[in-house]
Amino acid sequence: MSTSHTTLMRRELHDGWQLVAGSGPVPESIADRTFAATVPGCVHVDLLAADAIPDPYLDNNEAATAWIGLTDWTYTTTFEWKADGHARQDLVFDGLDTVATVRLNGAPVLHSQNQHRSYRVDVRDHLVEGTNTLEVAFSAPIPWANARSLEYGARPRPYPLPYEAIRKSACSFGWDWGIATYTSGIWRPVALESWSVARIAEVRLHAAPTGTGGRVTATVVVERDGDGTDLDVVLRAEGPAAVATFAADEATGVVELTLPEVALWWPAGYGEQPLYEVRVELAVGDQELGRHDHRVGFRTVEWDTRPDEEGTPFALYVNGKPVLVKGVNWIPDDALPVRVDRSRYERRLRQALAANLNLVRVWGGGIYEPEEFYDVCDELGMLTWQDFLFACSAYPEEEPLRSEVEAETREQIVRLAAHPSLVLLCGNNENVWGHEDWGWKTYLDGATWGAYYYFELFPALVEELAPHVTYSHGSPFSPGGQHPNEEAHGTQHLWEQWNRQDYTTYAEHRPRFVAEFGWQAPAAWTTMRRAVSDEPLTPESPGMIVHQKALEGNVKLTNGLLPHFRVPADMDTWHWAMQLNQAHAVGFALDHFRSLLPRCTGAVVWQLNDCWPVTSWAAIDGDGRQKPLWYALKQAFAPRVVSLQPRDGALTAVLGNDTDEEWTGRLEFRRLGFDGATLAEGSAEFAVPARAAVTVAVPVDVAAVGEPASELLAATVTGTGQRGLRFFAEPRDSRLGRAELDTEVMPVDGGSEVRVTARSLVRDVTLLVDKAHPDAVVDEALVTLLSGETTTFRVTHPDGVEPSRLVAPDVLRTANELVPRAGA
Ligand code: BMA
Repeated sequence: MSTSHTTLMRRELHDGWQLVAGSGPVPESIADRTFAATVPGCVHVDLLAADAIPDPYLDNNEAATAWIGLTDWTYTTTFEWKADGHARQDLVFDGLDTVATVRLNGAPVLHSQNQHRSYRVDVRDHLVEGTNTLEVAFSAPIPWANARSLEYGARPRPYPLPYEAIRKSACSFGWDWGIATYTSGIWRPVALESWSVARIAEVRLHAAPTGTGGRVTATVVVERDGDGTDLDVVLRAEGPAAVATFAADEATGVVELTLPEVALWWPAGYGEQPLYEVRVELAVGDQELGRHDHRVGFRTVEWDTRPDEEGTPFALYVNGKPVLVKGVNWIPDDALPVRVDRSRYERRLRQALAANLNLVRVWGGGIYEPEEFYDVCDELGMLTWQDFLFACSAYPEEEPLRSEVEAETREQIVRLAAHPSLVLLCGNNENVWGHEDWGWKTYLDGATWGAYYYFELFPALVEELAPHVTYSHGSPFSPGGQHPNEEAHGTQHLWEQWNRQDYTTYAEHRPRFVAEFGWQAPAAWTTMRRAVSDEPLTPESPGMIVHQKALEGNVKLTNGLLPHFRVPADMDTWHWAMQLNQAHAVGFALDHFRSLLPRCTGAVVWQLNDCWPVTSWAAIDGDGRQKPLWYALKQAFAPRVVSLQPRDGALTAVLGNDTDEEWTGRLEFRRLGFDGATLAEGSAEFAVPARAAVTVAVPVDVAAVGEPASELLAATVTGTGQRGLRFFAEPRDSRLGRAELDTEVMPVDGGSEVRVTARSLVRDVTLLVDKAHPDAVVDEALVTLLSGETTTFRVTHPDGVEPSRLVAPDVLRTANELVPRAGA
């Protein structure tokens, strides 16, 4: 072989792409046009860039753009090529969305039908010297999925389109918070890779602490071209190197390296996140053939699921230390996921971090996120729990789906297990539960539903490829043959509250670990207004209904509000009331779950983010704005919390200490009237060990309420201002009067400080600052002030905001104003 170089060469083919519509209900204005195409990208992004379609996220444009999913699309480009001495010439697609035929110079070289995997095909026989033409012809996903679902047979699912029959992001067909886009496109990089002799096909990395040192193990799989030859695999980590020689007939081998000293990687709130550069090099003699770079972190992860006297825990330990999981569910951050770049991932995950969260669960109806996402999680100490991509439906186990599932899962396990942030792989979202409880058995009548994947294939693949990673059969799941959503065992989803019951009934549950629960509210006002141009705007005006996807969503919003507040009199107040109720519902639940430590070791809120502007369970809306819920998460997940909880017919204070230091002090109890008068008081010393919670009894006379409608109980940590409050009646049944507030707005660097002083009891003072400026952000919200108390909000905003706007009646809101009867 006469080569001047031996290293694998990768050349991205991202230029010169053009897009045309094929058969389908294509509008005339688009049918004959050729569009410049972005790769990686998708059809919607190109049509938007050309102004050929309206923004699907606005008003009723979802319906106006639905034809895109019924249409075939073809991408074409040309590139120059000349022989570079390498034998193999691989066309590599990191991701195709979804069903496509790829032709090179007219010859079909690949048929794809899975968005969740990559494809590699040797095209040396099809390349020509000079100009080459590459074409990717996508079949419309909706008719394709419909046809496959007829072949596989119908399966139960909560949404109309058969997303279970195609390996494409389930929520791209619409969800109860999601717009249906059913887009197509070359959604991940595409490249030509040329190489000779051998290449690194797979690297399975595991970094494990060993005393003060660390061991990196790389299981390397090589692909060879032609006759075998001896290969050297070199593993380097921060200097030291280890070498393994693969004999001519070997394709897989292990190379291991020990570092004498490493620092441990910790979750956010538990320590630092040191990362170490690791490189695997493949060489023949002194000629390098290829390399693979990655960053590892040294930590151990265990989930304690050994039965105890109360059932079966689901308790996370990192480096031997118990971790209180303060989690959120993550959905694709944009319904057109190609638009999410590293800086957006970083922004969103930093928002999660700032809300005191330490885990995101990448939910099974979305996508496997790209490396950038998991890289940022590694850097921030944001733990990740990854569902395999199966959600809320029975899935066929027949071919070709069966082989696609295996191919995709193999690839994703290897990729994700290399990240220190990954702590759990999970078989699916709610499928084991659905099979048990949602009438599937009758519907299926013996048809397959995915059990083979969740109970055989996935555990076997995890064992083979990443035995150090814990696998759970589903979410929710109860080990030991219990009902999958049994609360004494394993993980639980709590949805009855949102669907049918008042949120105060969260307190009737004593879960071991809550993997999902949540409450809806509209997006921030500015976000909602950008997306919905209805005049007049009402909760049920046409655009609002398009942007409310949940079954009976608005009915549930209202039913959930009425036990606590009155029907709001206008749209502005409706918006605030629903946002506040969402924050109250989730905050109430989180205080309760946290008070159950160590029985309950984690709560994962549904959901952190949105993929477009919509009324949903999210804490951060589709334009990235923080709803009041975000502030409730931050408060409930604070390192140290005080809440007042009922226990055995009495009231106790529960102090939660999620820090490494013991927390000691004195707790002052005070029952007071809404007028500020102290009715009873007492105090008690407390000591909360590190990473624990303790209960402190409230003195009986302090807890003994006289007038529930006009009294409250406060438990304050002396000298810190940190406190828990408990009211004895719902706001609507209480004598909470008008909010009497004095405000002062002071300009500061980068924004304003807003000082608010209460002259009466005022609950949940919140500044909806996006109404004053779309880019304004406030540091705190939901602040309850006793008469005479002052709080200062820090608002960052660009110059030019009129100070009075920050305290205008539509911006400065309180719970008090939701109590009186309309017109009163
Ligand atoms: C759970 C989730 C999602 C859904 C959410 C809200 O079932 O797994 O499927 O969006 O509830 O209904």
